[in-house]
Amino acid sequence: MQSRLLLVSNRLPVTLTAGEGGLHVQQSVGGLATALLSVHGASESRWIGWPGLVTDVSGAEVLAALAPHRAVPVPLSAAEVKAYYDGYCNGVLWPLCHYLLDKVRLDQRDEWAAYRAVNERFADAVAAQWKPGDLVWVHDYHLALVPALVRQRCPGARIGFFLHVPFPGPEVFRILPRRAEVLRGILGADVVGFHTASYAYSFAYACSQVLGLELSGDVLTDDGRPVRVGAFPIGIDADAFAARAATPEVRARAEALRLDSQGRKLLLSVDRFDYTKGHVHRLLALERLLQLRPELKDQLHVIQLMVPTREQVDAYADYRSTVNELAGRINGTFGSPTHTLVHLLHRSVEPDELSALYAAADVMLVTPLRDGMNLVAKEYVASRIDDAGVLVLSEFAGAATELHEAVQVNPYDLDALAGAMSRAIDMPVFEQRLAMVALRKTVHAGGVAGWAAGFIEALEQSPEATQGAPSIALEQAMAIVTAAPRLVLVLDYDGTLVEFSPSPRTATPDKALLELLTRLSQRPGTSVHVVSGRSRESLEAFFGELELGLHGEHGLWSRPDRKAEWRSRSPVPPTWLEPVRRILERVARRTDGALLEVKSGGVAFHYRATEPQLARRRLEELRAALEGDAQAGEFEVLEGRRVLEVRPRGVNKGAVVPELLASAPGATVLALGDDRTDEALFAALPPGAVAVHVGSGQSIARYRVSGVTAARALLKRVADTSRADRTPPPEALQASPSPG
Ligand code: GDG
Repeated sequence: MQSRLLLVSNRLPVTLTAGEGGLHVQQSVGGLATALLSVHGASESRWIGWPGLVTDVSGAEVLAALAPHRAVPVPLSAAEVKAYYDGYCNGVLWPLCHYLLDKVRLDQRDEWAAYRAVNERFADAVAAQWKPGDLVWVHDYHLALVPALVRQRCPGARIGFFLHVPFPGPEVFRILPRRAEVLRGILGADVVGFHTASYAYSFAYACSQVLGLELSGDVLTDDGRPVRVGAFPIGIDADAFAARAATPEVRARAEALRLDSQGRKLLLSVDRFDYTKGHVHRLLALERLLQLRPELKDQLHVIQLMVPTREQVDAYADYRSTVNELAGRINGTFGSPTHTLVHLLHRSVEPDELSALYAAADVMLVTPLRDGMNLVAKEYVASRIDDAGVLVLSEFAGAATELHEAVQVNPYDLDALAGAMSRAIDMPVFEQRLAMVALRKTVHAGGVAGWAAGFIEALEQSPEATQGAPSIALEQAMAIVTAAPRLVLVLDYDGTLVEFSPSPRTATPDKALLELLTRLSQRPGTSVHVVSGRSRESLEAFFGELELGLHGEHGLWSRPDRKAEWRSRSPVPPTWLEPVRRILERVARRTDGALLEVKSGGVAFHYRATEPQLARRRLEELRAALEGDAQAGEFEVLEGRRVLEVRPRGVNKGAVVPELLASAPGATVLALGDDRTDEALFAALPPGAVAVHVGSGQSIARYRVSGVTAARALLKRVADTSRADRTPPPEALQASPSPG
């Protein structure tokens, strides 16, 4: 079976409505539908989504209406649409992603439950369609949980997620009560795409702040599984817009619109009627411009095309009356019986009419308060085959990162917005041309087909999901480990037995881990040692009651078994500790999210929750300060996973190995670690020991598992092999050659 693309979005490319004479099929409006239609049209794909409110119509009828569009319905009841779509998607996530915090309704328990349930239903629908080799591409904030839910159902699937709206700065995103679930949902994907590098960065930073994940290059690692995070700026089919603008019908219509304007400048805006699009600020700025330059009142003709959207959401009804009142006020003050200055069109128009409007507009006002990308800006540019016209563009639209030659403006600054309008109105033709030629080049260079192809290529290149499956070589090694009469387990803690969490203080062992370690420690012929960078106090607090060997501060301290006293391998506290602590403390105080862990023989500067660029600057500062320290010969500086450690020179995790071996002569050793500090442990192991690196990255360990879950699974297998399993049957003993 050939691989197919399964597109998944809230809305299908067509919306069905039940009316007189049966089902009506209408093309869906909006940026996402426009963009994905070109992908869907050109490939052997299926599109899974909500078909519209058609609960009274028979399933067979709906399927028949959708079949020609290769669309698969996920039917939703009216109550579900209200709670999931109006309530959670558009009452919480939409305003949050657009930084409109006063519109966010956070206390939405039932709405969240509905959001989860609907996301489950979408995942079921995907799982029912999915065949090995198919690519799954999930779209937008409505379906943030779907990637992880699909991964549960189809573990081998390649899954992509694209967010069409901005991903807000992490300080804003953290407000969301369900932030961790939403991030975890998205992280089920192999590739997560955004319109701009800055949204991608915000997402990665939120994952590090909320979940303690690490970003290396453009890859986040979640329990050993790589998730690629990147910018894939969406484009439009610019050739199609240019071709449409060149048709005689559109030319004639554009000419008619110009005549209607009677020599006045036409200022146009085209948006879904959504409060993020900035209609109110635009009208207030226009009013200000007319106050400053009253002569313009007879020279302008303003059209705001406002496509109705989400009318059931309360915030939209209020918005409509505000916009209507404002337009009325401007027309009342500056219009005349023969000239209506501002025309509000609350409807959508046919593509030819839209193209003619673009072609006729002297000034295009695209001034959203926030916008993921904004396709209208690009469509206007592509339609200006005469190289004329001026685009006024909000700095807060994703498109602003590409359309540098537009008149860019902060739409919240009404004076600046009025000034930008004024500049656009007065812009000489040669200047318009200079800008428009450059803009057209940009828009033609980044098309929608290239956008989709780039994303799909990244998805195809993502490593196959093999999470949890150990290699054949490791399987063989584990057979030896589980059959060994005497076994020593040497285990790192953070990143090996537990996931990294934003603060080291919160990474306490869970019940399942304690049970696993207890079972291992009770396994006949087995001794278990935890070797960690943590202080002996915290190891004692976590595991003091278990029959484990504990080794803290990278082996500075050891308690070889439960009854033994702690003893140190070098004098504590070292003389350099206090001056070094002071240096680190000074820097930590100026570094948001940084945390100092002062131990008896060393000190660790944790920066898991620090903004990555700030962390980089502070590390440079620290390296320089510590290099200059007179006692530098007595300590060493080690950089681990989001931690900088200063510890006595020569003390490392490898130091514990000789004693462990001496206490269990001839034992087989299984060692697990994830960090750079574990490399010293691996290096000290005897030949024949099984060293397993947990996660990605370089290691001298011969074997590797993907992450904490896989590491625990490996240990569980050890715990599950009882003595009976390990005693070879007598025939086997006779048949096997005697060891040399
Ligand atoms: C989301 C993100 C991101 C509008 N009026 C008519 C009409 N339209 C078409 C436009 C354009 C689309 O709708 C609107 O796209 P935008 O990108 O401007 O905005 P959203 O709908 O909010 O889209 C946005 C986009 O997803 C893609 O990722 O850019 O940031 O919010 O294509 O032409 N089309 C017709 N008649 C109309 O009256 N035929």
